[in-house]
Amino acid sequence: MKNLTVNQDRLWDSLMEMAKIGPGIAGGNCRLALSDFDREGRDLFVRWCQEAGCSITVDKMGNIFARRPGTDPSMAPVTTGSHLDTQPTGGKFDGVFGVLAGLEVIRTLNDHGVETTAPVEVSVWTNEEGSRFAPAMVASGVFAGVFDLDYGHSRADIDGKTIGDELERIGYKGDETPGEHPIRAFFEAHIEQGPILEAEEKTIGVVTGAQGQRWFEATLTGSESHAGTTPMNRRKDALVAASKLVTAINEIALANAPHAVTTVGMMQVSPNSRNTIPGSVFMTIDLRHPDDATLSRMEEELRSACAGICDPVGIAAELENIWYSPPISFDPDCVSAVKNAAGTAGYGNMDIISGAGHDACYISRVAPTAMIFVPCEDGVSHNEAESATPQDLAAGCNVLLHAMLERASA
Ligand code: HGY
Ligand code: MN
Ligand code: MN
Ligand code: MN
Repeated sequence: MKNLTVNQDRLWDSLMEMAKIGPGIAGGNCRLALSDFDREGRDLFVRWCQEAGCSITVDKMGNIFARRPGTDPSMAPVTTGSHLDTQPTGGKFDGVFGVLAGLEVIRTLNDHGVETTAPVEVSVWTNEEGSRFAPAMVASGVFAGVFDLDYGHSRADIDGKTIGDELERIGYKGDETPGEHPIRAFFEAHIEQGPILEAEEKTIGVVTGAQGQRWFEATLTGSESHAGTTPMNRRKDALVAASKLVTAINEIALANAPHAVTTVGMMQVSPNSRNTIPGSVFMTIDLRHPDDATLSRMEEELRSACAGICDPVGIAAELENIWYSPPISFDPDCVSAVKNAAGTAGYGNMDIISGAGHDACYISRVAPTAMIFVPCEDGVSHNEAESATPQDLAAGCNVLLHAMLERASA
């Protein structure tokens, strides 16, 4: 079985086929969670898996499991997978590669009539991106028992549509209770979404863990007033305060270099009129660091910066930590299965910590888990220009195949 390899062209063709669903405006994808495009992508994935002889189950958070039977049906499956939802300016590979690499593993096992002892499964996790509905990874979080089902269903987008309603609307609110689906071992293949593998000229990232993240929502409230008549010393300009806070947030990353990263991704100004002084600003804040204590300290620095900016000028600040995902380490046996598979295949590889969050981070709480990274061009992701080579993607898929085989026959 050592020489078993996946079909590089078939993997690439499936990625390009899926990329036609929810096209962006610059060659990438905009397939937001639980949108009609997400449904279309899910339907295509399900059809392909059924054609490959898999049985399909869907849980109450819309997580999909496509199962290829093993010789011992009593064994829990070895599962892979990722997500099909994308950022608004998403690429063709973030998440999708992990889903379709899993399908390619199943197609390759079928081609060669390989029987595994444990079943093999491919999963699709709902709303991994956290772009349409916050927080990210919410459905794998419900599966792992981090969030309860009501919380998961109640997450709403900016139009007030909830995950529960949208699952119903697109026909993916399944019957299975999230978390009741046993997993023997979980592997997620993903593009690195950063520049390290490319810079180090390595084909495979052996992902040993992921950094922690804290998401915040801030509402700064001053008072609207006339842009022409209000003296500067009588203003409570929420946007001036927010702008100082954005700069302070950037400085928190620089002060905790080299690993800290901070981002303000969303900002809504109200009333958003060119000749009215902004009365309030809503903004999102994303803090990340591999070390939990540093991440907590960064939150303290954020809170004192916010008070220091707003209090003296009478701006009311509400700053809520809406999500905390701690740094995690993956399962040593699964990590070594990845390392062995990469080494045996002769791929240059290195250990790496994920800067991004992934469903694997939550699944690692309920099953032995590891991840496989492949390089992406210039380390660019969450950008329509996201790009990876067919060769690297096939290499990652070969490592996935053999890491899964090691755990499915053990
Ligand atoms: O934000 C992240 O790390 C991931 O894309 N959900
Ligand atoms: Mn992803
Ligand atoms: Mn992403
Ligand atoms: Mn992710």
